[in-house]
Amino acid sequence: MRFIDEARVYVQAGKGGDGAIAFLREKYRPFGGPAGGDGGRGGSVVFEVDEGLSTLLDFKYQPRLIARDGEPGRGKQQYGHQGDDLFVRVPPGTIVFDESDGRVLADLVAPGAQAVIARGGQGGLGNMHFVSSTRRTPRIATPGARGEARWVRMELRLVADAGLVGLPNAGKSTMLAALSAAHPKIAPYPFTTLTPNLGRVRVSDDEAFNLADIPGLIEGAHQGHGLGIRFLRHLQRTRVLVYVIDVTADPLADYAVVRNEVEAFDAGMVGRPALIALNKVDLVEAAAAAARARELAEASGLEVLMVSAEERRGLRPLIDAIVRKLEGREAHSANVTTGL
Ligand SMILES: Nc1nc2c(ncn2[C@@H]2O[C@H](COP(=O)(O)OP(=O)(O)OP(=O)(O)O)[C@@H](O)[C@H]2O)c(=O)[nH]1
Ligand SMILES: [Mg+2]
Repeated sequence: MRFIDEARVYVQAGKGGDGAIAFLREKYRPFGGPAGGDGGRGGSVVFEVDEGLSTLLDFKYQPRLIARDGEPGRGKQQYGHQGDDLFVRVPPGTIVFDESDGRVLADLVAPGAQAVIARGGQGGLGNMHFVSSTRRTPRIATPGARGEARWVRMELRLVADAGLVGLPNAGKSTMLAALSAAHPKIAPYPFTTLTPNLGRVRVSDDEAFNLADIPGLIEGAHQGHGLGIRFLRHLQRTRVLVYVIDVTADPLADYAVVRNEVEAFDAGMVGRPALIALNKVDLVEAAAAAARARELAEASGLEVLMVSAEERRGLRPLIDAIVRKLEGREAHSANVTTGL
């Protein structure tokens, strides 16, 4: 399935039904009393989280979402039927913005959560409401109100606890595959990952967290280079960032590039708990790897874990360190864990 994480749709709620003008007709009373009922409320457009969805793809093909109008009131004091609400299923992590002013209309995360995105118009009042001692045969009723209508923009943000960021080819997807049951595409060239992947990392029998892997970032990503930084939004909700750095390249420079891009995208994100997974340590001498890890810990002020995603080494300490950050239990910063 194609992964689509942005969509623009037009939503229109139903108009309320008009109030009716009617009179009870009785044999010797041609105008036997006003009896026009109220119109029914128009249907609303309601977004609802469906856990089974993971993309906004459907909205590419169905960009107009229109709920039904309410029915007009009828004689004999009968109300018109309400227009049915239109329920629209969205994936968990969907944020809905009003396109005209950028206001957040809804932030839908929990399965089953609902939000009214366009409210149906009220039904009009029938003439039975307008009778008074001086006005026995009112010929007035009010029309139904229009339903709300607007263009909305939707953004999907993965609901992950922790996220992997790094340059292309650093081994992020290999790490997600090693830590979870996910099977992201892995290849020995940059820009292998084109859309985010999500996996569930088991910590113990009753503990787990969600981990996201996004396409690699390059210098200038925030100016639109590479795959751009739009995928970083998937890490905006994550509580812990894991910088994946290739030990065989230039760890200090690579970390600086990635951190700068994250900061350019959202300065708040670099203040969050983070750690560094110094990857591919199987490819260099142990002493050289340790020296680079120490340099990196000093320069970044972050905890650095030496790992080999490919050979699945150092993963347990990495999981434990992520869990400590998730739980707000800070390890000493700027230290190095080999755990190999
Ligand atoms: N030797 C070694 N190779 C690794 C390790 N981790 C990843 N690789 C290799 O590095 C290459 C890139 O790995 P990916 O997991 O696709 O890298 P990525 O960071 O997801 O790359 P993008 O999706 O392009 O951003 C693959 O050939 C992996 O097999 C490791 O710990 N040791
Ligand atoms: Mg990848």
